[in-house]
Amino acid sequence: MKLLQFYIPNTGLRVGVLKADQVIDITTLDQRLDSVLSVFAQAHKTNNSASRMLTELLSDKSPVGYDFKDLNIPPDKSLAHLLVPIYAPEVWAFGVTYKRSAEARDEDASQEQGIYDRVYNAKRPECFFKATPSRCVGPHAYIGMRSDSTLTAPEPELAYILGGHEEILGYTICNDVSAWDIERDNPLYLPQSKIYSGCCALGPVIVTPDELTDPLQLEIRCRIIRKQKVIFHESSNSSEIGRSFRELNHYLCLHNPVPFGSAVSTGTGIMVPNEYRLKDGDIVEIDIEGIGTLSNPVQKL
Ligand code: DO4
Ligand code: MG
Repeated sequence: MKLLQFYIPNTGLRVGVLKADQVIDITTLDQRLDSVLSVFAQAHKTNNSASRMLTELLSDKSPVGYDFKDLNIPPDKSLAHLLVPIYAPEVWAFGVTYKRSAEARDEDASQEQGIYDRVYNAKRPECFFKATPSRCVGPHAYIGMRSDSTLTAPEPELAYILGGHEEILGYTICNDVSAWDIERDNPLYLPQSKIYSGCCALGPVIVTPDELTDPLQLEIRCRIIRKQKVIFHESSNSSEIGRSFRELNHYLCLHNPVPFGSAVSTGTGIMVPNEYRLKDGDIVEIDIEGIGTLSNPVQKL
């Protein structure tokens, strides 16, 4: 099942289920289901999965539907539009989970040569805090470029939503937008390169595990569009991730109470060459097979 959040003028946030190209409004059927986080929480409370619970809810109803393409537009208060698919209380991210990320980062690091290769091969993965809801944006909303960075790049990543007991509730796309020049200047600056306004885009939907059965076989594509022209495109595959999600969850959750519904991004396998660094007005599109396309314009802060 594909879950999303959308906004309707004068009504506010609705939870939607995407079936083919139709978005079914779940919140009108059950007012308690007023966010995707509350759908997951309600399912968890009743020892159910979100998709089973919603399939039962929809079984004898003729709910209101919207065309997905009508909602898949830039956010505008006067029009119905998609929102970030979950207000994840926290977003965490793993780094250097793909060989490519280690190689490119080591090539460019001015100091501390080899630290990325070391972490790629180490037992303990690199894990960092990425964002809170106020720093996350949904489809077509602006991702940020720090005013003190001259080398900001998208990092197209598969992310999952964490439930209780390290259970995975669903999968989405994460753009781990990063100020690489700040990270390269000194690895101790990592939080400043990673955490700021609009540093994290999520969406467009969350796909539940019963629908996305093989998350480690997904094609991931990224395009940067400048003045209506594709200036960069590349792909990777989640099969290249060098660690299992069980392993990532173990290190993330050890003595660290990650709140229910948090998002966990699994690292990038696409490293954008410096010449295609982001510029104000660019559009970044990320496709992940089985999830969809996440598109965001870039804004210099
Ligand atoms: O160590 C820096 C961050 C790595 C990262 O975000 C990635 O590999 O995706
Ligand atoms: Mg990353």
